[in-house]
Amino acid sequence: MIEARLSSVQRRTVARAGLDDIADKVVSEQRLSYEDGIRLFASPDLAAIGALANLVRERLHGDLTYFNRNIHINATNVCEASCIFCSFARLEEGMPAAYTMSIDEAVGRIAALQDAFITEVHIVNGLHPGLPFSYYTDLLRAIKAARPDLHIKGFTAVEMHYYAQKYGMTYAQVIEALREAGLESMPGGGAEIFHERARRKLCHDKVDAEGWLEVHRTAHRLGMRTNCTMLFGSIEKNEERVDHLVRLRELQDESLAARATDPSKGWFQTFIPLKFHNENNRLARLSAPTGHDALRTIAISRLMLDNIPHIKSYWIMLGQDIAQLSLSYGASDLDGTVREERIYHMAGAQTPQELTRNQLIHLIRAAGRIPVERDTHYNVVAEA
Ligand code: V47
Repeated sequence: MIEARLSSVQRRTVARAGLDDIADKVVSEQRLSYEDGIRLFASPDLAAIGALANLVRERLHGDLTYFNRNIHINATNVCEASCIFCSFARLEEGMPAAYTMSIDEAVGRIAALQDAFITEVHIVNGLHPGLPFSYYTDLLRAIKAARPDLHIKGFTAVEMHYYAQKYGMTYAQVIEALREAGLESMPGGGAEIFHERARRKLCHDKVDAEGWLEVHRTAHRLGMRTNCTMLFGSIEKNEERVDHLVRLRELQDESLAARATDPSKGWFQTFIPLKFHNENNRLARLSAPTGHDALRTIAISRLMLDNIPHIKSYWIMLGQDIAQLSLSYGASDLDGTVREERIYHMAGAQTPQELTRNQLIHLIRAAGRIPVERDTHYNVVAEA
């Protein structure tokens, strides 16, 4: 969109950081290797890495910066899995702070927003051992009946895998049944870190990397667009972050190749690096990831994921300041207004529960970018 060039000052910064050869690849649109990713994570030179990521961001999107108006529904936090980074889940019904919404209650939260303009509901739930599959299809149908205009993005690959096992269905059957009830796209949660060593420590009893990728592969094959994530800043090593990014890139290559022959296929729309929050969970002993780490992870993600259109800075967990700065380090999306977020707030996030449309627009404009309100599929709702 914008000619990809580094200024002479940026060239010198990159050279001083010893990243000249990587810069050459970025400028000439060559794919970065796993080893390049390792070198980028080994470099403390955020200015150099940021300049390269910004070049890619502007080549793809110019100054355009996307957001939407959405609400999160976490219908239950009862969850059989024992992920050690999670502050949201409760193992069983009846434990302190455990909850499961009735369908009426969940729909009531959306119906209460009749006047507030939103375009998307984001649904993520715990792995509840006692609910029938019909709870989820009824929930989707009831939301669609109350607000047919809303796009429903919901159910992580972890949930889909759990339902497949629990209710004796294939991934495709789970996805089709949820879609039939109103599901339109999938969020990127549950990917955490794919590498076996880190995954065993973080979340040994939920879907493994292959399963997570297979659910998204199936969704793409069935024509559904999905997102992808990486939980960074807990116990993973830099090599494991790069491995994670490369595995996502490989699946996206497959999905885009299928799409080249059949445009009805799905793909990853956006990658969301999720910054670890260390309160009220079993990793509270760890230091919180720094702003420097957040910005370089966003920037390196932009550089490595050359086939995923957007890098989303989820302001809820990054904080507004880092999310805004990230718009110069590779990010092209700020997620949305996000009402009623629970997963991060139970883990200590200090951000508000909601930003208004005007507040998001202010953050974007003050960073010298152009705000664009989008729907879930990145159609323009309004140029702000
Ligand atoms: O998978 C849980 C993460 C994810 C913590 O697709 C934590 O548009 C940090 O996937 N510290 C769920 N992270 C949220 C998610 C998401 C969010 C926004 C947009 C989209 C999208 C997806 O939250 C989980 C896990 O990786 N998480 N606990 C924690 N203490």
